[in-house]
Formats: sequence, C-alpha cells, structure tokens
Amino acid sequence: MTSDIIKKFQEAKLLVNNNAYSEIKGNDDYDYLITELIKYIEENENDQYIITTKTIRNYQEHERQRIHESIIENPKTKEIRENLEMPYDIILDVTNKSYTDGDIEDLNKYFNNRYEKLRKIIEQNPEFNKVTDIKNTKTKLESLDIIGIVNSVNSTKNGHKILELEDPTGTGTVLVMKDNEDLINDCQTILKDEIIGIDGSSNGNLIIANDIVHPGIQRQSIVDKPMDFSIVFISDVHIGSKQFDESAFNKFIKWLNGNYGGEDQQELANSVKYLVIGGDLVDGIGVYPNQEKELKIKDIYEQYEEAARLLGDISDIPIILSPGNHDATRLAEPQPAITEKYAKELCEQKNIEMVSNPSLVNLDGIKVLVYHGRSFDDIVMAINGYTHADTDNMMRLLLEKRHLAPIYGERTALASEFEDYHVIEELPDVLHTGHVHINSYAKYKGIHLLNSGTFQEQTEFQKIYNIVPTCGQVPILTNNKFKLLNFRDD
Ligand code: D5M
Ligand code: FE
Ligand code: ZN
Repeated sequence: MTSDIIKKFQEAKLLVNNNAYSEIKGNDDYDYLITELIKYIEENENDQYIITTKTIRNYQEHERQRIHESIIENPKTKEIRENLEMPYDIILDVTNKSYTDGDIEDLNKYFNNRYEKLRKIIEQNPEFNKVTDIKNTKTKLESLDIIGIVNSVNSTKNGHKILELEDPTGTGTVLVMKDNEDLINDCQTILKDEIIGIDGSSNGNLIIANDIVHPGIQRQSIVDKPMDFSIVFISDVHIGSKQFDESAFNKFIKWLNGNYGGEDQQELANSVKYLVIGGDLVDGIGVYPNQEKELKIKDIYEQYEEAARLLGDISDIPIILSPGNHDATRLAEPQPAITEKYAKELCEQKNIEMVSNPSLVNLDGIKVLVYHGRSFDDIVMAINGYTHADTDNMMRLLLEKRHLAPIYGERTALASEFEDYHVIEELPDVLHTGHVHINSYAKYKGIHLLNSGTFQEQTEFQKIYNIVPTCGQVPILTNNKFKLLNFRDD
C-alpha cells in the first residue's frame, strides 16, 4: 500500500527516502510539512528529486532565516530607540547572597529574620506599637497587642477559629469568635507561617481577638509615578517544549521590533523601553516525571541556545531575565540568576540582565518586583475556593502579608537562608508574577498586579488539573495603563 505521504510527493514528481519518510510521518502536522517541503524544493532546490533528512534540515534553516529576516528591527523603531535613554538598576538581587548549608540553626535564623522584618512593618501601623511578648499573656489582660508567626489555624466545632501564634518568647492560643464575621472571613485566608498581629485581650489562658493586623500597605495617598514609556512582561515561554508556540513568540518579537500589527501597535512597540521575563524561559529537563515525552529539545544547553537565538533578535532594549522552576538554577528559592554554565550565549548577550527570583528592579523610576510565583501552588492548596486563575486575589494577599511565599515546607522549596528574601520590605510599583500560565491584571492600593501568562499551549499535566492557559497574550504597561496584546491566530 502506498502511503498518502509517498503519494503526495509522487504527484510533485519527488521521491522520499526511508529516514525522511519516518521523520515526516512523526510530525504532528505532516500535511502542512509536505506542502511546505514541496514548495521549498520547487523554489530553492529544483534539481533535487529525492527528499532526504538533509532536505528537511535545509528547509528548516531556510524557514528560520526567512522568519529572522522578517523579525529584524524596523529602521524607524531602531532610530527611536537609539534616542531613548533606558536607565535601570537592580535594587535587590540575591544571586551572590546565598550562604545556607541548610542546618536547623539556619532555619531558626531564617524564621527569626522573617519575624523581625515583618514585626517592624506591623509596628508601623499607628494603632499598633506597644507589643506584648507572648510569654507575658498568660495572665488576665484587658488589652494587648501581640505579633507572631502562625503555627496553625483551626475551627472549633462551634464555628470559632483558633490560631496558634508563636513569637521568640513563646506560643499563645488566639480565639476568634464566630459572631465576628469580618475576622472569621479574614481567617479563611490566613496561611501557616505568615506573620500577623493580634489586638485583643487575655483571660489568662486564651487570647481573644478584637482585630487581626496584617503588615499590609500603609501608603496614604497613592499617585502613579510619571511614566512616558512602556514595559513588556512575559514569562513561561517554555522553549524546548513540544507545546511551545514558536509562531506566536516570533510574532511577539516581530511586534516588539516594530514589524507586526497596525500603526497603533507599531507606535506602542516604539514606546517599549524594557522587557521583563519572569521565569520558565525554557522547559528544562527532569522537572516532572516523563517530561522527556513532551520535549522537542531534550538537552538543557540546546534549550538555552535556542532561547538565545530567539531573544537574539531583541537587540536594543534591556531584557531583565529572572528564573523559574523550569530553569537551570537552584530550585529552592530564592533562586540565583541563570549562569553561563547553562546559558552561555544568553549571558553574553549585552542587553540581557540576569537576576534572581525574586528580585526588585528600578526601570527608569518604575520599581518592578519580579517573582515567578511557585507559591501560588501552595496557596491554591491551602485556601478553599482558590484556583490557579485567581492570581489577582493571590497577589493582593501576598501584598497584605508582605511576603511572596508565606507557607514553608510544601511545594515551594525555600532555602533556609540567614535572611528571608521573600519579605516584601520595599513596596514596588509593579508586582510581576507568572507560573500559573493564566494572565491577570488588577490594581491594588496603587500597585499594578500583573501575571504574564505563557507561550506554551496546554500540556497533558495541565489537562488533568483543568488549567486552561492563556497562550501568546502579552501584558504591557504603557503610561501606567494596562494593555494586553494577542499574538495567536485563533
Ligand atoms: O507550571 C505550569 C502550571 O501547572 C501552572 O498553572 C501551575 C501548575 N503546576 C505546576 N506544578 C504543579 C503542582 N505540583 N501541582 C499543581 N499544579 C502545578 P510550570 O511551572 O510551568 O510547570
Ligand atoms: Fe511555567
Ligand atoms: Zn513555573
């Protein structure tokens, strides 16, 4: 039986050898590939009549070159950018600050540091300054303020809530009465290991809560910082994955270079001064069981080479590149920046600034806190009714808790450093996250909360979890306004 593949080539007076046949047959969309191959041969290798794997390589290289040429920067965009100043500085990067060898002593130091940093922030609350040590709450006290780390949150059979709090002097049990609806509601989103303040009284045994105080945001009047340019945010590109949507990514770069979309879109592209990448640039290897089957590029070095080839077309705006859980760096957070060991070409690209996860950067006056967002997995597990699509709510919570990954010891591996770098000490203008592959935008107390989605189509794993990614949609902050561009055809 002659296969339809062979037939199609025969019609074009072409033969196909065994290796090329197997390769074509293994392609998800071989009809398209055959049509393209025939076209390529007619136009470029007219003297050939046998298709070999070399012909396929030649075709692929030719395609790459064609796409590359259509992507190269528009002269107008180039001229505009040459006249723009693009100053930036890294306010917080933990890459070379990591000293842990992971013993228990470090863990105590780590939690003490978390406690001290957040206590200072809670104490800035004007109604909260005379803090009682928890060890001194075992007598009757009409009024007290304590600050502690949450060891546990439980419900009683009568519908009250019991919080176990700990400070460096001891532990205490806090009762939240069920008729205090606001507080009971607040308890729904309190997480293990976060730091809170309690305003209340003590009956000598239990502390009765009047109010729960979060570190939160004390800013009184919030005004947008001046911004007459645009910042583009992406993450979760997953280069190397079979599901990486290269066509959408190429269109994105083409747009960034002023060569895609209408006049408005070109104008928008011309105003872009920075690109921030929030992790999972590549798909990595061995990140989850059986990942091999989902990989188009099975070698980590080659994945970063491919990333360098794709990002190489963005040549004259600074790219801030922070890692995620699929990147080749320590998995435990804070994750040091990706290094030359795995990503030589990217590190050599002069407009790429490798930073840690998390990190805080100042882009011409706009402070961006970049955090990949692994802790969302833990928050989704811990809070009833939250899904991976609720990043705007989860980002609000993180800001109220002033901590990027409150829960210790679950899916988010946290290195027990001497210092807790996930505490949000300095408030940003933008909190940029990724990881969930679903974009979102909200503004909260003057801070832009932005999740940048993905360039990876739905994977088998995500099907099981019913995670529907927003693939190829790119958020942009332009003059303090949010815009979303779609680079998918469908
Ligand atoms: O994450 C891709 C998506 O999969 C994102 O929505 C989070 C989700 N995800 C990743 N790991 C887990 C685990 N362990 N449990 C539940 N959901 C998860 P990515 O980091 O790109 O693989
Ligand atoms: Fe991802
Ligand atoms: Zn991720």
